Parts: sequence; C-alpha cells; structure tokens
Amino acid sequence: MITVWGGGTARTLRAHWMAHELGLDYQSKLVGPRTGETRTPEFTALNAKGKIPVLVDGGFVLTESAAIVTYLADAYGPDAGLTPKPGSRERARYNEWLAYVQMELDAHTLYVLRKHQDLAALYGEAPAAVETAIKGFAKQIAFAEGRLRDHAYLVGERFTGADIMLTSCLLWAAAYKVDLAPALHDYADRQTSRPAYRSAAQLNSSVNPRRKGA
Ligand SMILES: N[C@@H](CCC(=O)N[C@@H](CS)C(=O)NCC(=O)O)C(=O)O
Repeated sequence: MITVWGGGTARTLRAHWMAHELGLDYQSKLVGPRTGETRTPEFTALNAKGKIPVLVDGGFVLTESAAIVTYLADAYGPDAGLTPKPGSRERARYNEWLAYVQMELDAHTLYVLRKHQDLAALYGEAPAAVETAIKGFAKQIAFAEGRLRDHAYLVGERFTGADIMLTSCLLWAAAYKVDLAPALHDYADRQTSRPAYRSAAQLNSSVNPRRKGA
C-alpha cells in the first residue's frame, strides 16, 4: 500500500499530482503544516524533519517532494515517460530543472516570501529579504521563460515530473501576485488543464483551501 502524507501546500500538491498522473490507487493522509499533525510521534517517526510531503510505500519511507515525484514515476510508470530514462542526457536535463526549481524558485525566493510575509509571526518581519526575494524570483524565472517561449514542456517534447515541479511554483508565485510573463501563464494554464492536476489539486486543497503556497 502506498500512502502520501500531507496536503494543503504547493509541495504536497507535487506528490499527489504525480500519483494522479500515474493513476495510482493510494491512500492520502492529508495532515497540514503547522497544525501539530507533523509533530506527532507517529509522524516524526516517519520524518524527523517534521515536514510534508512524505511517501510510504510498504516499508519504504521517502521525504522531499522532488524525490517523491521522481520515485513514483520511475517505480510505477517506467513506460509512461513521466521521467526520462536514468543515465540519459534527458535525465540529466530533468535533474537540472528539478534542482533549479527547488533551489532558485522554491527555497531561495518563494519560501523566503512565505516565511517573511504570511508567516512573519513565526519567522520575523524582514522587508529587505522580501524585496530581494521578489527581485531574485524575477531574475531566476527568466531561465524557465526562455525555454517555454518555444517549447511546450521543460524536458524534450513531453510532460514530465519537472513540469509538475515548475507549475507548482508558478501557482505559488501567482498566489503572491508575482508578475509572470505570458509564456509562463500559458504554460501554467496548459498544465493545470490536465485531468490529473485537477483531481490532485481538489484533493490537496481539501485540507485548507484558504492556505497560500507552502
Ligand atoms: N524541501 C521540502 C520542503 C518541505 C516543507 O518545508 N514542507 C512544509 C510545508 S510546505 C512543512 O511540512 N512544514 C511543516 C510544519 O511547519 O508543520 C520538500 O520539497 O518536500
């Protein structure tokens, strides 16, 4: 039995979205962040970091949204093309996009906004950090825009887990009213019209529809 723990955030959406792309029959435990549900002994035994999402596949426990997205596609959709073949140059390109999304868009910019705007009561007010994060996002997102001006997807000519990762950040940025170029809007609209996105987003947001971002 496969279980995905976590709901209500851009990062948990990634895991549910890939599970829905694959048509997996899985269980969801929609615990939310900062609810105390990620601090229970049951949860911290799975993830000592106290963070969602977490995947449990039989006795195998995996954390980190990008790792979960990639593992699910590798393990349960080897012929579905949702991840390029390990060892290929396309796989290297896929890894490049994943590292970029996680570091340059998620951790260094959007999550800084999240921490010092919505969660300022927890992490402190930091207007200079917010301003730097907005500028940093604008600079970094140009890399994705350059690709998407004349390609439909990030890797090759098909949808992969990298598109799940990027789209989750574009939705997160849009929720923060960050300006996005037309090519990025069009791209996000195409990805979010996928049936798997729609069903996963509905499930993911059933935790707390008012919550923005991660
Ligand atoms: N790098 C991790 C980040 C996970 C993360 O920070 N999750 C947040 C919510 S999006 C969380 O679980 N916070 C737990 C809490 O604050 O209770 C990933 O991509 O999975």
